[in-house]
Amino acid sequence: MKLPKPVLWTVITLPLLGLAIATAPQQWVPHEWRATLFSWFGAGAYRALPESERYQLPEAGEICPPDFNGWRQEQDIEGVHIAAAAGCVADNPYLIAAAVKGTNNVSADTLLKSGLTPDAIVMGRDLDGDGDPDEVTIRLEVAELNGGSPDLPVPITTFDIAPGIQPGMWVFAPKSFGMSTENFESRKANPLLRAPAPAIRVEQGDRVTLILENNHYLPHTIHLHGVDHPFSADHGMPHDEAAAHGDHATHGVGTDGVAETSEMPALPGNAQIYRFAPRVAGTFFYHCHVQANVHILMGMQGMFVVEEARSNNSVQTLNIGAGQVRNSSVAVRERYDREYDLHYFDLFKKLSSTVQDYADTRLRLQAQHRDWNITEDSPNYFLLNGRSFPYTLQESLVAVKPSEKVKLRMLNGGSGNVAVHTHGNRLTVTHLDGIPLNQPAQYMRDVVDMAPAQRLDVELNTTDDGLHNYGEGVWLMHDHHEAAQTTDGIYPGGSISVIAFESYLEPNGFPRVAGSDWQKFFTAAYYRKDVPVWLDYDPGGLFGAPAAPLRPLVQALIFGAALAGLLFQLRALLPRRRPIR
Ligand SMILES: [Cu+2]
Repeated sequence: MKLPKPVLWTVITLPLLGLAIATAPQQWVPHEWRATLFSWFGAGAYRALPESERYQLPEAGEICPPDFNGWRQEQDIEGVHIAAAAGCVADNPYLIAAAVKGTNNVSADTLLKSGLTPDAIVMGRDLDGDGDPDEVTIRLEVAELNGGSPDLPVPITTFDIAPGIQPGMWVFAPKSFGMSTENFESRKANPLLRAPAPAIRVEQGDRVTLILENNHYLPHTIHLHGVDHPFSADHGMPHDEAAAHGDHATHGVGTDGVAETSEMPALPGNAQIYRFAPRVAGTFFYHCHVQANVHILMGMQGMFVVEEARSNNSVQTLNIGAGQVRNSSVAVRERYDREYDLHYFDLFKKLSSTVQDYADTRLRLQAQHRDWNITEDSPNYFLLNGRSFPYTLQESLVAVKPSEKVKLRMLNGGSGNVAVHTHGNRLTVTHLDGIPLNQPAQYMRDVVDMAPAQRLDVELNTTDDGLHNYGEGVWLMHDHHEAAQTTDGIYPGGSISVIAFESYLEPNGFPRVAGSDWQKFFTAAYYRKDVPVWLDYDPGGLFGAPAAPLRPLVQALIFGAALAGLLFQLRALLPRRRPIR
């Protein structure tokens, strides 16, 4: 017996459709149908949860890169004493020597090893005969980090703020020679080109000439925030001095760095000269003041320190990448055992990516100024001295010994407040915005708050008396805004660092941490959010991610078959087209 085709298809399709409905996951079924369906087919039986997915973490980067060049060691170069580096990644000591003596006063060998040009830091006369030069000329350029290139599909002159995290940035950089990358094979920036812009140090009363040689493709300026400087090049500097420089062209030109009120900025290929003689010592700030909402937050900012005048006080003109000051001024050494520059700032992912998304400058400008809207955005990356956790612990940890006095110069260059909280230690604020507080006005806190652009000079006294300090350890030091403890929302990240007692430092300079596995923090996968955050807490996978179940696929196949059957049946019901003869 042969069944008619529609009947045959109904016999095949209907049970298939029934099976599809009966086995559909409960969440697929509208709530009001569920009771009816359960009464027909019964409620779904308990189904075991899927296994946790197995992850194999990619190989981690080095927690502490080896110090092949011996840069970490305490050393003397050309008579300049350079303290041992606290962290495992150290600044170039030859650069420190050149920054103290001037690029015009060091040997060709030291200059070569520093990477600076001969005119990067030029020291002049000792005008008051106190044993240190009182004229200094500093030349800065502008570098783009992690920018896009028409020649490569990936950013070049890369500077990782955290493993695999490369936001576009602009920074002031010392005038240097050679390639912007480490070598021909590498895309990595040479160590002179990094965030933040170098901390600049001069001595109180110095005749400073700061020259911005704009090698970048946009206009820029330098605004000397809090630093005693004249409004126009006509003021503040004795006229014979200006004449001695043979530069009358700067007369009448503003030097406040503001494109709208004092001077036209330095256009690409041009230079802007800032001459000043700061009368007041303190911790200040410098930044570009062109389209400040964009240029400051692209990273064009650095710390500016005016050291108190003393005899034989050759200061470390540049502290690259901020961090530990390995050659402190005389006045700081009088009162403190160590000194650290701590520069906090933040970056917006959307703004930073504009230099990667477009090659055409005009499209970058449109994206930065007219498409991106700061009032509708919040920052994604939080940096301490240009890096985020875990790299902050390689470079910007505060290493201490018991019963020391340590000077921390803190700057908030970011878009929001920074609330630095110290575990195990209380900080005493000694200066606000560079101005000393008298003894009764100094205050002790475990959270110190800084408004944008504000500076705090802080004394960290490591005397274990239960008030200043609770004893030795690896004590966290972090912005207590929770967002700032993340890197684009993944914890731990942001500007987290530590106060590490030397008894808790490994010989390579990394803190001896206890607790969870640190390898994962040194993988790009962790910061790409590819792995569960507690991957290592439980080998059984209790906190892992559920493995993708096979069920949806099987379900889709059953549904697909049922649907195909239905369609086929519908087609059979349509009137047949007869071939035309
Ligand atoms: Cu600028």
